[in-house]
Amino acid sequence: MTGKRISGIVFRMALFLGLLAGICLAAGCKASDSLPAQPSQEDLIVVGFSQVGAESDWRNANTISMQEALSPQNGYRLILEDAQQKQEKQITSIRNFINQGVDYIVLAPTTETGWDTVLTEARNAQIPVIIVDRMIETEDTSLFTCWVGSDFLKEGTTAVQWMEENLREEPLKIVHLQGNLGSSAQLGRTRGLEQGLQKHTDWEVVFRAPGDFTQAKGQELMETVLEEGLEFNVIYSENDNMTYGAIEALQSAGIEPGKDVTIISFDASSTALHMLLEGKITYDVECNPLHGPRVQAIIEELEAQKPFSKYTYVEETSFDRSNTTEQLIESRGY
Ligand code: GZL
Repeated sequence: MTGKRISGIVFRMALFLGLLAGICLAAGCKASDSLPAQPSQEDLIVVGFSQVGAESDWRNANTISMQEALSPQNGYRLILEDAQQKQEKQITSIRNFINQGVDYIVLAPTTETGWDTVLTEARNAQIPVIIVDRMIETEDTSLFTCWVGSDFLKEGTTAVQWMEENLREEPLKIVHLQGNLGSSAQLGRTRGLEQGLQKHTDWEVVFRAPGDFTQAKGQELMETVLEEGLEFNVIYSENDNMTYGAIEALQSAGIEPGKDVTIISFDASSTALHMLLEGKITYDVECNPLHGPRVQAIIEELEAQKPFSKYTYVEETSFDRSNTTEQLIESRGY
């Protein structure tokens, strides 16, 4: 580009910017007025968040909810670390957060046990720990400040109650796809089914295996069931993504999900509820992932030294064809 052309461009840019500044001054605005006031970096509350992973629609919605709530506009700097469903990665993340001197640690635990040592280190560093979603098992509840999440046993018993009321015509032969073994979601949803099995002698689990809450593993397990030629009429799948995989396998085998086999699922994500409207999923128990605003409210209470609850259970519902519409799905936000 020749020098003459550059100077011409520079001149035209200067003219444009001068005009823009004049318009702005005439409108009485200042550059600073047009932008929302941003807290300075040092005023932000720094939150280290150890997230399970990105294994499911639920998890992704949970991450987005946390990012939207704990944003710089709201006065936060969020350090998000994805553990790829491995507890050891979460323990490393928590130690990183301690070394960085964060103001708060938020932990979505992969599993219930094995947290005492690292949470003792956080307590020694005087960093409050908020547990979200699943629960941890510890003798010393002073190792965490508070917990917000779901009642997973209630989710399981809700599903079983629906089965008792709606599946009476024949004995139940159940394929049970479990979540990550040892996670609260798996423990609670499995326990709910176990209570149903103890009550109903004509209910039988013909196949049970962990599908790690992923679509790929759910499909793989369902393919195994089909290859083994097992007889079944109900699938009890502990999250929607495993359900999507199971549906893939059923359809490849010419079996109509929701018609040839009843499908009970958990999470009630929008994709699953659309499948419910199509008749592929029969019943879906909600597990609400929108913990961001809840964690933000807790931190604000702690910052203001206001009283707060040690345990907060999230309100949840369930869906079948009688109460699910497109409008309702659109209104739910995930
Ligand atoms: C439940 C959450 C579970 C979801 C799955 O609170 O921990 O983990 O049910 C997710 O979709 O993977």
